[in-house]
Amino acid sequence: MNLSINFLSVAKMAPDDYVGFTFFVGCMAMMAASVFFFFSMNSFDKKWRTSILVSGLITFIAAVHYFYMRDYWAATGDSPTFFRYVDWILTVPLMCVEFYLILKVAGAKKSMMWRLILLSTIMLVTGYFGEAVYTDNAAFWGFVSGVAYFIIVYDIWLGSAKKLAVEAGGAVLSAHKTLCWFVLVGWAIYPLGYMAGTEGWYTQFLGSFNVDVLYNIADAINKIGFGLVVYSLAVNSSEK
Ligand SMILES: *C/C=C(C)/C=C/C=C(C)/C=C/C1=C(C)CCCC1(C)C
Repeated sequence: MNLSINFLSVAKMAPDDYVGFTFFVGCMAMMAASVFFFFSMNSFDKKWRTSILVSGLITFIAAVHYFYMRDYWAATGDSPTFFRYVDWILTVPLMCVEFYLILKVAGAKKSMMWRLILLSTIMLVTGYFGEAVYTDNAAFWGFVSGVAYFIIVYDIWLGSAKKLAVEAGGAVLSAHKTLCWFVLVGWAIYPLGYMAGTEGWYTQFLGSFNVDVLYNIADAINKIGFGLVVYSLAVNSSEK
């Protein structure tokens, strides 16, 4: 019975609640993006369908988490750190899968995909330790997480993934490059949010801004933007 009551009651939102606003808009944007990716999927060559499906899964998983995070924020006024990290631990490995899928044409091996998945898992688990469990050592855990992040950046910009992208050339190479920029610039917003939300040597250098606003903006850019890069790759290579 509680369930029906929860669905019928809507928490109040103050007009200056920018955090709540970005949770709300984020939820809708992720939902709309999912519908877009799912519905466009079958208009592409078979070899691109899985990539588009994964783009849709990423935004769909996020939409569901945003639905809960929005509610959690409205009800408690706290950061929904737990839901946030559950979302990331599901969606970031899927982004690694996306790198693999678009490089498959150049003979990418599953081992490359698993390496990226493992690194992203280390990045997120250690980040969660610093942000939610061992908060007294946030700077240390943030550093460990950052090392994993930099290895990912290295792998895709200069390592084995880069080599495969060059071999594939054309539309795949340029899509790979764009995705690399997302990881270098778009993903860099997250450590900034982390530093804003935890205590460490960096606290004195950062003004106060809200973690969730940063994370929400970053998620919209990275999840929807990432999917659109894959979408336009599919469009460009299906035309010929
Ligand atoms: C859709 C969600 C995405 C793309 C999330 C990405 C998250 C990160 C790149 C997080 C990185 C972190 C660091 C590099 C250091 C501090 C801890 C984290 C987990 C915030």
